[in-house]
Amino acid sequence: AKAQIGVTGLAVMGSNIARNFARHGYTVALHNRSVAKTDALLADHGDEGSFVRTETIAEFIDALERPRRVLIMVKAGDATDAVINELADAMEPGDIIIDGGNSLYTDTIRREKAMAERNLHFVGAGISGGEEGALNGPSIMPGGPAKSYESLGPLLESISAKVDGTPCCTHIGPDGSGHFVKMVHNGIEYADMQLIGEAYDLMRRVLDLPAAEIGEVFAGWNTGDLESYLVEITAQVLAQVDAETGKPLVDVVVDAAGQKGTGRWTVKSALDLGIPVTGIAEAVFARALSSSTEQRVAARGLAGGTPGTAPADKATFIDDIRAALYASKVVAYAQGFDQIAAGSAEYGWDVDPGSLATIWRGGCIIRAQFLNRIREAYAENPKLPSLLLDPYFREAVESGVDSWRRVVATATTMGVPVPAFASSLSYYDGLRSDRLPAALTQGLRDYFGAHTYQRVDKPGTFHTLWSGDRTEVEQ
Ligand code: NBP
Repeated sequence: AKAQIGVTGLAVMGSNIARNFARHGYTVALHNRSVAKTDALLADHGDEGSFVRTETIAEFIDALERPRRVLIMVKAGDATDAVINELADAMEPGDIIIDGGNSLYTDTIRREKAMAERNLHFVGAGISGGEEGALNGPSIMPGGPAKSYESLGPLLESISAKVDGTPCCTHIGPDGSGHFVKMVHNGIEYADMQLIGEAYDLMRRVLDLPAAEIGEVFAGWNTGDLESYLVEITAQVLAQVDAETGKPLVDVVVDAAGQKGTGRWTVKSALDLGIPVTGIAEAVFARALSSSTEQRVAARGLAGGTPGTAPADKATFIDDIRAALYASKVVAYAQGFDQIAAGSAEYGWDVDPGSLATIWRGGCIIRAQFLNRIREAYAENPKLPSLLLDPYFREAVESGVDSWRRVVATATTMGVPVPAFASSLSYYDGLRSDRLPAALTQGLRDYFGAHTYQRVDKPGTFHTLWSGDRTEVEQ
């Protein structure tokens, strides 16, 4: 019998997804550039289901039932292009190529167009959940032609995570939409992790709590509104003790955060779309600052001024931090969903934010209770201007805003950096302000560049000779 699905690229992600398909009863054709990986997979896990071993692309394509469905799980970038072209040459009209790697959405738009010209379906699918998700159920965000989802959707849905019986997989929209939302998902993941880091740092440096105790605080938070995969694993990371030194393992790890690029992509795209994603941007910059080792070493002696005093009541301050974390998290998600709405409008994707929240509830790194609330918010009002205006989130943030201010104020007087907490609060204050200093910015722009301005009291476009003596135009 022919295979229902083929997977090419059998490193960690590809082999785990191939096994996931096989465990769900599908016959899976296997291919990898170097045959060694294919054979290793068959040797270690060949008994988990029905696999077809292939060596060449021709054998691989021949092993598949039609329309052929091939999932590519190779390194994003040039390798993906090379594999797509090789497959396309061997495939026939109506066949489906799925790119499950972390491709940049603009590459996906380009590739989809090229494949459509060859009458092939091209599906850029964001896959989240890391190795574990790939094997046991990821969150899958497939874009591409709606027609391809008819034959592909049932397979992807069956291997995806399920929450309350609902698959964490849905058709997102045309061409690059799946990879775009996966990119923003990763950006939100950056913001989530930065906020968790700031909450930890405050407990460490303001309250002087040991790592293990902070781990217990996170474990406690994981039973409430903040219940999420990242908060859960934070508790576990903080509980680890280094076998060699007996110290908390987190204290032995070098404090320079790495990044593979999807956070940076999210911020670049947000800049192009004109959407303030301050939480995500601060998270990307905070990682960059942490990795600026030379500068940090040189700057270590810079004076911090007279430090403020730590709050006397630790329990109350911990609760303030919890509220600040929650409010800042709402802002980060509100901004991420704004970016998705803007991207969707720019590219004509018609992405449904509610169904996105639904498929992010399980399988992916940002999975959280919270996503249920977002789903409900968009079910209530699909045209919500900002998540912050949904009644539930509005109440959550409004009731935490005093705590949020106390946390940012305390951190500031004590010299503890909280870029994401502080910028999220400033964003919130900016959004709710009656008047912003942008009026002055307009005045300045009109002064030096005759960029004109509008008035609050009548229609029209105005220009003023602000200096009164025309020096601004005659110099
Ligand atoms: P890698 O990103 O490390 O890629 C390794 C695979 O790419 C191997 O199968 C390798 O074949 C193949 N490959 C390369 Br490299 N260049 C090739 C070429 N020119 N032609 C054909 N094959 C080539 O694997 P991964 O970590 O499993 O990730 C796969 C994809 O999934 C990536 O796009 C990644 O960004 C994405 N992703 C990863 C995670 C994660 O947690 N790791 C999560 C979500 C998404 P070889 O064996 O012959 O060298």
